[in-house]
Amino acid sequence: AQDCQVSNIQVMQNFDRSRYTGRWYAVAKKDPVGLFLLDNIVAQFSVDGSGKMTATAQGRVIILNNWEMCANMFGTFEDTPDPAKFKMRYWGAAAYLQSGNDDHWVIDTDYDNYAIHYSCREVDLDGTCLDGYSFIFSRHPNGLRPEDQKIVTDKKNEICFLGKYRRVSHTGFCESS
Ligand code: FEN
Repeated sequence: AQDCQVSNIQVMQNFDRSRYTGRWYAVAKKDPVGLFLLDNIVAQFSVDGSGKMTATAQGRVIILNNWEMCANMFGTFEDTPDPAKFKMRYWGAAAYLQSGNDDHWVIDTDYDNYAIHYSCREVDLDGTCLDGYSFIFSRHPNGLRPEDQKIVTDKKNEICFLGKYRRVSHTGFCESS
């Protein structure tokens, strides 16, 4: 399962969105091309009364003139036939933040400790991902448990992003808002 075809990427089986709710700390990320969140990234997932999933995310950004800001982002999720694959419409609380519509796939999670997210924005002519991003989420701000690290490394490899991640530091920058 490693031909790097986006269409062959395996996602979480029987994904349960209600168990996915709550706070997740990004501990590593693979960036897309263009503007993104730098660090101190925390996501909060919710499911409303009708079962619709929504989320917020915060993260540090540096805007023009080297201003450090905490970006507050919002996302709404559209279901697809695969319960672990969503379309996410996202936007920022501030007008200078980019908005968009991305795939949002849950590759794997144990719900209580780790989750691996994947989004390919542009599929190349050969079927591989030309521009995408991914988050490794943890329920613990200090990182992954040792017993989850091999699982996560194996999944990074399966989605063909192994070696492309950077650690996401948590310094408390966005905690005052
Ligand atoms: C995700 C899960 C929880 C909900 C959401 C998520 C995705 C967030 C995204 C953020 C994009 C940020 C951008 C920032 C930006 C998956 C965590 C919503 C996709 C695009 C700048 C930087 C500098 C500047 C202007 C804007 O626009 N940053 O001058």
